[in-house]
Amino acid sequence: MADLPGYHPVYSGKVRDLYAPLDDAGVARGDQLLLVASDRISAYDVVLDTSIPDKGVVLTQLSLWWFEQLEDLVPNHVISTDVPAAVAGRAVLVRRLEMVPVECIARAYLTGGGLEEYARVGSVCGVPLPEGLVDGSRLPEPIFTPTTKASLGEHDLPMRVHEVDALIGAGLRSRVDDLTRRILARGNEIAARRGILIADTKVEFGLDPAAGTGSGEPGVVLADEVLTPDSSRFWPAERWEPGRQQDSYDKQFVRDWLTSPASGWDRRSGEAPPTLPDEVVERTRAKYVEAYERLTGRRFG
Ligand code: Q0N
Repeated sequence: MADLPGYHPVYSGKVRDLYAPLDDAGVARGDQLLLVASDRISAYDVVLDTSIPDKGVVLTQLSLWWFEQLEDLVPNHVISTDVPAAVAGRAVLVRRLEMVPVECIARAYLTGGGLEEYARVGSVCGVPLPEGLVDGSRLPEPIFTPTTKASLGEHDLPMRVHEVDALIGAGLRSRVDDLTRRILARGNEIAARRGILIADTKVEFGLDPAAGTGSGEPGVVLADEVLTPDSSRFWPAERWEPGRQQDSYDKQFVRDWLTSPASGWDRRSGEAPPTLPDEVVERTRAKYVEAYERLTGRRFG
């Protein structure tokens, strides 16, 4: 995690880092955080040793654009994009919130862990689904499939609604359940017009006593990043074909190369994946930029 004068490192994640701004006395402020997106990329659950130029900037700018699109649905944690030059474009100053200890996931299409659970028991996280769904099927409406925030290195586990209720209370659960599904529904309304399907998404919420609802209860605030290819499965709409595993909008070149004989890598070996060839890096960078430009209608750079 890089040194940033005026900031104290708080946390380094797989792809993003958190710092606390220092006050005039050089003491870490308790009310703000600097959220910094790196160019790191993960595939098959591991962070690669190769980074994708501009990825951190592209995803930060995309997330900021989505926050605006969602402003009438939910307030967000962003205070300012006025950040140190060293992290310009890929960092945001945010309100420090009391985080809701649940990974809020909504699914609009069935795949991955949700598909496995459906195949076993016909429902996902206790939500019954129609018969006959296959990999990539669109669901009648987005469903809420929360998971635990597992500690570092461990896998998140699906939660039942009653477990979420026991953890955060039924009132707050109902609010984040509703918001998570509405965020994904809005995301898909917008993205579908631009040729992108958002299969599922993970969002994080925090509570801000200052963002009250008028009734005295703390307001729910959207935190972290939102509707980026790192937090969501983006699929190219023109290649969507239920009944098979869908192509990934952003990571398909990385996955194809890593699993090809050319990489010499065996996913089950436990070995670190090899360095990506320049061509794979460049094509992947182009996909992030393309997603940003298609969704926002803005040019990147
Ligand atoms: C926070 N995480 C988990 C970095 C982010 N606004 C906030 N206030 C208090 N805490 C957090 C936020 C935010 N955002 C969120 N940890 C602390 C999300 N991580 C994942 C890895 O990258």
